[in-house]
Amino acid sequence: MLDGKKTLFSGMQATGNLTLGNYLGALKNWVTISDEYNCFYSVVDMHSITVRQDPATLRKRARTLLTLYIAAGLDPKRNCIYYQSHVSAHAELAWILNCFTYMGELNRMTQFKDKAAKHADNINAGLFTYPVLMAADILLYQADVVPVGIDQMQHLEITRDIAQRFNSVYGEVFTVPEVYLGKVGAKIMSLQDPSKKMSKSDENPNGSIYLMDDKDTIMRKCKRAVTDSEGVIRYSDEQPGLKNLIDIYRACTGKTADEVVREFDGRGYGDFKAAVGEAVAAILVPLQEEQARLAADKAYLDGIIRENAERAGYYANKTLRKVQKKIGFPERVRKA
Ligand code: ATP
Ligand code: LTN
Repeated sequence: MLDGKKTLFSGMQATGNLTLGNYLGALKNWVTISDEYNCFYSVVDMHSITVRQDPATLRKRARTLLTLYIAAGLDPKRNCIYYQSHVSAHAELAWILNCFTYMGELNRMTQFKDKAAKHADNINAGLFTYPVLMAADILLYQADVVPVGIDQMQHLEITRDIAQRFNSVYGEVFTVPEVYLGKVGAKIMSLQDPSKKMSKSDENPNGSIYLMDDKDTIMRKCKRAVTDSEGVIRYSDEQPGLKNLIDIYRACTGKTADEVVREFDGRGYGDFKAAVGEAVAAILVPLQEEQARLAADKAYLDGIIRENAERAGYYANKTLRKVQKKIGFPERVRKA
């Protein structure tokens, strides 16, 4: 606990172009709760290299993502916004935690199975131990809460197991974190296949609305979204495409599902899809403008990046030193 507030940690990978799913499932919730906690929001670029990345693209996307955190409303003076690769304690703690994690546990991770199937030519050890680096991220800052989408629950569970295992041997070293799931937007599905989550790495660009899509593209993608032939606007599992659009609309407007169903009672899917497009654009267009404004101010951003990496490093190293001492690494000898 810092300054009487609990600590929050979360991160996003700088791979692919961010989608509306990332925004509604993660970023938007981060902003809503950021006042209540001491927050660490990392651009987890070390996780990104578990799949091959073009260096220039990775660098550019990492910076865009960091800028988007700020554009979305996270104040970088009050929230620690930084690149994971700038704080070497992440890698150091991950190594230690690797020695407290079982192969059997990692073998059960569905994200690993999915990514291994998708990148069959590059099933590297980093992809396998991805959850351990994620545990290190969270435990380094003694985070009490971790806001993530539902797809990351399994990684949160393993983080808790690792923390508890470590604590049971060495005493209360780590805070055991709780997951924080946003109520609306926890899982936004693909517009083209509502059984799959909307994902940055989807090959079909029409399944996802990207945060950088212009209004025309947003409207077009919403219009083309897969629905059904029932023709009645209801919020039901039997109409998954429509349900997903209602979820998107709710998340963008703050309305309840009942209110949405009433609003569109007796109207066609075409009308509703256009309204969804408008609601999404009303959120994304101002976000894009703010992102562009910030990106143009290089000196300001560089200052934020430097200061926040230092701040993150301070807290991370405090935990790391404690862990190193507990496990019996020789103490550092200070100059007399
Ligand atoms: P990839 O497809 O490359 O695995 P992703 O789009 O799933 O990426 P992540 O970087 O894994 O994105 O996720 C960043 C954050 O966004 C996480 O907290 C995750 O739970 C959330 N998130 C991702 N996709 C969705 C979605 N469709 N709906 C709600 N939240 C999501
Ligand atoms: N695995 C997460 C990104 C991530 C993360 C974290 C989220 C890496 N480290 C720590 C929360 C806390 C993802 O793919 N969304």
